[in-house]
Amino acid sequence: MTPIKECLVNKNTNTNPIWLMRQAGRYLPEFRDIRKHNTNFITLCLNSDLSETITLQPIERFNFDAAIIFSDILMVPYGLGQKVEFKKNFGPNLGEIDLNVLSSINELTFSQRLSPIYKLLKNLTKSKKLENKDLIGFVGAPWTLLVYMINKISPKNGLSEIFYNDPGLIDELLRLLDKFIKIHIKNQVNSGATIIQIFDSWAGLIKKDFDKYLYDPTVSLVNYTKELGVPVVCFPRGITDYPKFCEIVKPDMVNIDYNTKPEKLIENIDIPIQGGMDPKILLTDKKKLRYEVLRYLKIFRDHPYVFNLGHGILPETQIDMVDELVKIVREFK
Ligand code: 1CP
Repeated sequence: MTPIKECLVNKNTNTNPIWLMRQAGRYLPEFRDIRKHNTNFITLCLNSDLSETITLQPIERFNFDAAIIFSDILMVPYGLGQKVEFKKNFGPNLGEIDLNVLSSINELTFSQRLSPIYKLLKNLTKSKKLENKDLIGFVGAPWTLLVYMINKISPKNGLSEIFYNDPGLIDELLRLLDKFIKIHIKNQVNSGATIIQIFDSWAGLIKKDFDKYLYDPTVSLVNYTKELGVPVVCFPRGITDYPKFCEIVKPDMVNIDYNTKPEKLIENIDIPIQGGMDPKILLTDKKKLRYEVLRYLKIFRDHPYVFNLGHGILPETQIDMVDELVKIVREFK
């Protein structure tokens, strides 16, 4: 059994596997090198060979316990026919929604558009470099994808004023997202993903109708993934009540964010926990890093715990701090 499955399935507390959200990305010089010559991000995500190289880069450097495929949550809106672009120093920029286009997409067309992602997974299952490691597939949660699809740009400065103006559009998009995210999960599992992580990076923006936007859509995906026989990890970033989330949604593991106090949680959550440490700690010094990493490891000493961060690793992170992080986690007894 892989170290993460030991933790997740067997609830083994003697092992602290490690991988990092956004481990395949901009803090790696070898990624920046490839990116320099591949200015179109979507095209890069649809290049199975380069995506394989990028997925394996952090494994080769740090020997993490899992590879997460190099892709993006916005590949689902792309597969549905919405224009998706990534602008330098700006982030994602999505096109207008044409419900006629989106509603006319069928499973076959969608799966064909995203087929390089499934090829990437199939190729990775043959890689010797992933022996005894997990291969993580992922999706954005319906709420977070709804946010990008309607807001068109990152909501880091808040949702646009007109976000809730068209309830019919919201309902139709949520219906389409449930259907096509499930197809994307199924295709990833059939192509070799051994764990599915659901990123709800903007769950913290939900202020009302939690059933409609957070619980119901996530329960639907979690139950579906469990039926496929693959463990599912949820990352509802920014929510205030993780115990309630776990009780309602029942994922196999929950990834906590860095605003969540870990010592309180273990009393109220009985499923395996992943993550938590503020990625900004990696921008400080080795002493502070050791203190924080050990703090998390000690708190979770008797709780199944996968080391990870409370959000993605920051692009300005230095490699030697990641080396140090891995060393501290591996040496912890
Ligand atoms: O070079 C570049 O400019 C591209 C940067 C980049 C990278 C490396 C983007 C654009 N996406 C990715 C890869 C990516 N995205 C992965 C690869 C696997 C890994 O984790 O190593 C994953 C899992 C994602 C998932 C993702 N994309 C999320 C959920 C996780 C999170 O960080 O919250 C989100 C919100 C996105 C949207 C997105 N894509 C890219 C950016 C810069 C963003 C965030 C934009 C924003 O701030 O709203």
